[in-house]
Amino acid sequence: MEQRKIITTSERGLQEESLPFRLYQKAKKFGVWNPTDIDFSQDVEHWAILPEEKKGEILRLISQFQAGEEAVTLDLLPLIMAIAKEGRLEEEMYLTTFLFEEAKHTEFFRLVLNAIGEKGDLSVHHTDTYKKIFYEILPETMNRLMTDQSPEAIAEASTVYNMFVEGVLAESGYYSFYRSLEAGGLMPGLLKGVGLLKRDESRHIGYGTFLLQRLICEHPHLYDQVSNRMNELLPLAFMLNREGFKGQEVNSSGATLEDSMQFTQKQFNARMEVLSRAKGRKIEEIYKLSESEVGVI
Ligand code: MN3
Ligand code: FE
Repeated sequence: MEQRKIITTSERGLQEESLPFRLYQKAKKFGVWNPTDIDFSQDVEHWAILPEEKKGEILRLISQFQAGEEAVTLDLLPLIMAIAKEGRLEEEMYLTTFLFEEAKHTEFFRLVLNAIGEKGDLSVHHTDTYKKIFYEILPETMNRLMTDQSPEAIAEASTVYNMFVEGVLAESGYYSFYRSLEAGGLMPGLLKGVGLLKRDESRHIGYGTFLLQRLICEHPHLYDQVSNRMNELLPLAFMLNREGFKGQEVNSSGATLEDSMQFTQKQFNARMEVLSRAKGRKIEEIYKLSESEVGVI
């Protein structure tokens, strides 16, 4: 029988200086905001008078985020299990906050919808590309970890979940929220929550960046796998943007499709650039990475 090795009573103790442990400390400080503390009274007033077209655009964004947060909440567990099985205690400690935060994000968007009285079936806003990503690719990739915990499978999971869904799609979505609401001071409760969850997401993406750098450092061939997968996924992000504009070049907030495409491309390039730095790095350097080097705000 395999015998457990206890880490925290050994001379090793906890690696308090490692990036995952620092992210855990940060999460205990910044990840504890409570969605039920946010005041949506002005949002309710604004919702009642917003033009229908603009409401449609915001509702599409909310419904995609609502389903996306639900999906990432449900799909994260196999990754946590794979990391725990390898005895990576500091990483698992960080991941306990990750799942808690995704649950709060799911709660947050539902509170917004309840407040503004949008209680119907919103899945009509889930386009074919959206479904392909959130109904198929994400759950399939994450569930693979239940039976396959190879470095390849873990890298694939982190590429799809942290780099693509969080690092490219969610970031593009926050940008759309700010672009349509910020200038007019609209929906302040919604924007407040988006700001808070954007900060949580920066830790999630930061962890994913660490994880992929660690995996690439341990198994250099994984860099090509990750990079190829990202390049395969990028067209889906562009298609989502296009579907969001419904064949038009400019939406009701005056935002252009071109600008959305550029933002998505910029996010993609930023993820790829950080990952490319893993090549040739020593493993100790990866554990010592600063929060800012992995984009944590
Ligand atoms: Mn989230
Ligand atoms: Fe997240």
